[in-house]
Amino acid sequence: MNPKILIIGACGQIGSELTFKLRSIYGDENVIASDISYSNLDIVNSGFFEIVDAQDYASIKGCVEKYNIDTIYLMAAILSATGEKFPMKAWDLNMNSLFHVLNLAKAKFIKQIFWPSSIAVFGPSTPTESTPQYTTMEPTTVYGITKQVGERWCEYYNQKYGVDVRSLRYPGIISWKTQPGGGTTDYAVDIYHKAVIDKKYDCFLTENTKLPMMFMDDAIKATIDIMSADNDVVKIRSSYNLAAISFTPKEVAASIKQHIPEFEISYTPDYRQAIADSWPKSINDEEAREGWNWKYTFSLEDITKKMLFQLEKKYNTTVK
Ligand code: AKB
Repeated sequence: MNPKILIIGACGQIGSELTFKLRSIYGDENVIASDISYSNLDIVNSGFFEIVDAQDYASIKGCVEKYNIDTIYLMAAILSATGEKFPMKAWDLNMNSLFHVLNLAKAKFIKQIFWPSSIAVFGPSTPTESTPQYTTMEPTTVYGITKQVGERWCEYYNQKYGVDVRSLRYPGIISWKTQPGGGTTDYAVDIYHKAVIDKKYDCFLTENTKLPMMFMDDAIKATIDIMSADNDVVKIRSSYNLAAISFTPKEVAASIKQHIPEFEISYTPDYRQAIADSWPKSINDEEAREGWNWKYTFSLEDITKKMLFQLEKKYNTTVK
């Protein structure tokens, strides 16, 4: 039987693509999109859509009851860069929303939860290359703290109350449909937009800042794979390390230059540099690979080709 899914935060970068993909698999009538406002008209007009406030238990529960929801993907969050500007807002949204869905599952209103964690759970004392699943975690951003604490609560609800919650530590996600907002890895999306529009980009990180990244299609596949894996295969109930590629701003600029030779990059690092410097450069995801056969597909070159092709269409311009 198909799950009956509610996506909270469906207007955002990952939520929007997840909505379309889940509808193509389970049918439009089984996937309800929701967000705090009508901020993404492609999503709002694409099928069932509800205004849901992720910080309001009654608002989520009302929607769960209205549609007989059994599965929630909680994609609403304040990311790393915005979190540093509004620490208490990030804490409140990221934690309250998680408790609401965990408590809905504990009370048996829903059966399954997906909740994204992030590489932001790691900090400056974490080994930076091939960061293992189990290691020192001392995040220095509010966002990272909410994700680390959230992971502990997910595991706690699983062990104490049998809640089926599944989670991935997403790296920076690169996509062309909906732009990300408020993250430190956002430069790796902005750079493609600016390359197509202006042929130049001023990067807020230094040229050699290496970070783990992934193409959206891989992130969506990983999310759906872990959610459809057999219960006993999902051994980790905090959150799985998840990896694809790692690159620096200089490397992504070089990859863009292969297609747009006149493209120019400059560097004006800001407060986001300290956030990036506190995160791993590459991730070891062997638990995900061995546990439920995870493997990424898209290389940096594949991503650059796809991004430039799609954004050229979107902005109605020619790259060469
Ligand atoms: C961010 O940059 O804050 C996010 C993340 C890595 O979780 N993209």
